[in-house]
Amino acid sequence: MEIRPIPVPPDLRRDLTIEAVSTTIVDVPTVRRHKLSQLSVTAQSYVIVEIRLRNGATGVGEAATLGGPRWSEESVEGIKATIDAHLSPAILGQSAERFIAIGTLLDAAAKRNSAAKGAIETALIDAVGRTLGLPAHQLLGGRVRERFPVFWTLASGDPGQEIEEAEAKLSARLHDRFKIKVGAQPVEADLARLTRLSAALAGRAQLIVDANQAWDEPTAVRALPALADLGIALAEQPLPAWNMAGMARLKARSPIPLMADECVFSAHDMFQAGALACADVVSLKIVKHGGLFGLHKVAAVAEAAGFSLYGGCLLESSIGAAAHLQAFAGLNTLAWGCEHFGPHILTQDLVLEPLVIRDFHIHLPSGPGIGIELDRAQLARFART
Ligand code: MUC
Ligand code: MG
Repeated sequence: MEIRPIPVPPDLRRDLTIEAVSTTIVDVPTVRRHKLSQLSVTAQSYVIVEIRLRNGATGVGEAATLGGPRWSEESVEGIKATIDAHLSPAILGQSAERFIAIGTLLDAAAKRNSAAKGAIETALIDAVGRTLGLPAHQLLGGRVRERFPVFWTLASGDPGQEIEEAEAKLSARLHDRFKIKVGAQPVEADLARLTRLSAALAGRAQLIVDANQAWDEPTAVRALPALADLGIALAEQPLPAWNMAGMARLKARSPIPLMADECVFSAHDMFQAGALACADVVSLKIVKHGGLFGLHKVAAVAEAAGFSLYGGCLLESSIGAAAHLQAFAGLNTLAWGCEHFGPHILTQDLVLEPLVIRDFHIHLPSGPGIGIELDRAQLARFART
């Protein structure tokens, strides 16, 4: 007997069509001034992206910036305008789980704008994960780890305050690795500051520095041996992002490893960084790589070039931090741990249950999607009017 296929009615629960995209700018005060070489912030600004599917599931993503368009070229105002006018129209009506095809549509609709695209992809992965009842890492290849050693950043510029802050983090067993922001003052003043910090914390904590592009090559040549003498384990982005050749010359003579941050956004940047051997480690961030899949792609190129991996941040709330953890969970290696301390630099998180930091590790949340629940009351409270 012939078996005739019976038309199956569309399963609405599984209808992943993208129906609506919304964007909200929020400004959340920080617990203290956070000072980098070229900017300082007392509030963190994000664009929160929410995407609703036809099945009713809603996903959330976050685009972080630092000091307006001064850490990179994207600002929250620009991100919101680009999503509303260009990126959202390009994906409405698409099926949300076609992550790679949607990435191509986003790239065709706008050049670069990696933070904006990263927030959209995060929201799509969250919405699809919620629909299927699966955590995001299961959509990305599964998890290799569930907890991550986590740095705190010392960035007030006042060594007395910084030692006190580090002691509090150590005694609460939150952080035993500290990244110190340098480059806002002459290098001699930073070395005096680091001498105090290293004397106070040596043997109990790992210390690294981030100059955020502040030095020129002769300054970095002077600074790196002094950093090694102080027991600093790594120096991040000592030179301007454009100067990969200078970073390669520095790396060839540096007594400590160098980390690439602002010089590696795309997989092509990473390929060039590898070809030039301009660093030993790369800092991975959704805002730079345009999403979780882009982060994995850059990580793959980095591994192929012999770079070690570091889980970077841009002071994300638990929303953005959770998205990063979902991506970091599936990496083959993550030798340097991560720095998702962002939720604790805010006076108020944006989720109902903040991510857990315990015993010097941050933990992968277990829920579906990126694993957090947006706190709508806090979103409304900090939304820019
Ligand atoms: C950066 O350049 O790494 C990450 C931590 C922090 O304090 O600043 C950011 C950005
Ligand atoms: Mg950096």
